[in-house]
Amino acid sequence: MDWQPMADKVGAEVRGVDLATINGEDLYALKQLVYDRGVVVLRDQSLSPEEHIALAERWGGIDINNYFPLQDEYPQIAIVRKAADQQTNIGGAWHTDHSYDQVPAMGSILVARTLPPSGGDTHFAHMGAAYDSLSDDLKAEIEGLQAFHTADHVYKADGIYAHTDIGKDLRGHDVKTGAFHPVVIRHPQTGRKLLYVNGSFTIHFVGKTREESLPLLQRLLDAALTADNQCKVVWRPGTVAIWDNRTTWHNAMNDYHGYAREMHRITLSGDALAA
Ligand SMILES: O=C(O)CCC(=O)C(=O)O
Ligand SMILES: [Fe+2]
Repeated sequence: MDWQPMADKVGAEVRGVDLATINGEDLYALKQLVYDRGVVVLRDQSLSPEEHIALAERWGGIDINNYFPLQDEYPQIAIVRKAADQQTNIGGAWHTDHSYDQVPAMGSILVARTLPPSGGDTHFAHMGAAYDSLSDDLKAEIEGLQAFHTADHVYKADGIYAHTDIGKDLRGHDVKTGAFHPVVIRHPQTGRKLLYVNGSFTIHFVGKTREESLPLLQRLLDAALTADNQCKVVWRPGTVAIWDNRTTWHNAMNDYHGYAREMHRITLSGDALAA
């Protein structure tokens, strides 16, 4: 597969692949690249909704997100939209998707549909490189530790998004989530050690209260972003990005006020996680 790194430790831009037809060995190679580099960008694609769904099914199956609005005709496709007159965006802080599920989604296939004239990039950070960069003391401190994750505080009727101007667009206010995962996981396919906590959904370590957990959690969240484990996806018409939620965090920039941005997301099913 012909690809260029987006940054030294994270991301790959792939050329010469048509996502509408990719299959067999090429699809296998693309998957390995996503698992390893965390995010893969493909340009000049023209995926119809049907082709988007078919690709996700060939990949290994679809999870329906509980919260995002869904396309009427294609409920497998979630809509990540900010209208020109809205202020808040979806995913505008460093996070990984679906860590609040006990079998978290593997990742997403995000297709650009409407883009602002500039801005609206999505940043990614590699959690394998993040783990590698931790001090030996910190690695020893988190060895064997588990954490509790939930999304309830984000999406409930009086949660974080409810207080914003996109609250009315979201669903699932009554959904209850909760999951326990090791703080350091092994990637289910590559076996690489990855730091698996995030600032949006990780609440506390097992055996400790939220208050007791916060100092160590904050140290990990700070350490997870290093000078050299990040890259950014600059969207163009026809750009598709596929990312791995285990390997990376992401953060959608909210720097295009006054313009609409709409992305179509299919969430890919994942695996149970282990240390
Ligand atoms: O809009 C984006 O670029 C990504 C938003 C996000 O966090 C997501 O779709 O999971
Ligand atoms: Fe996200």
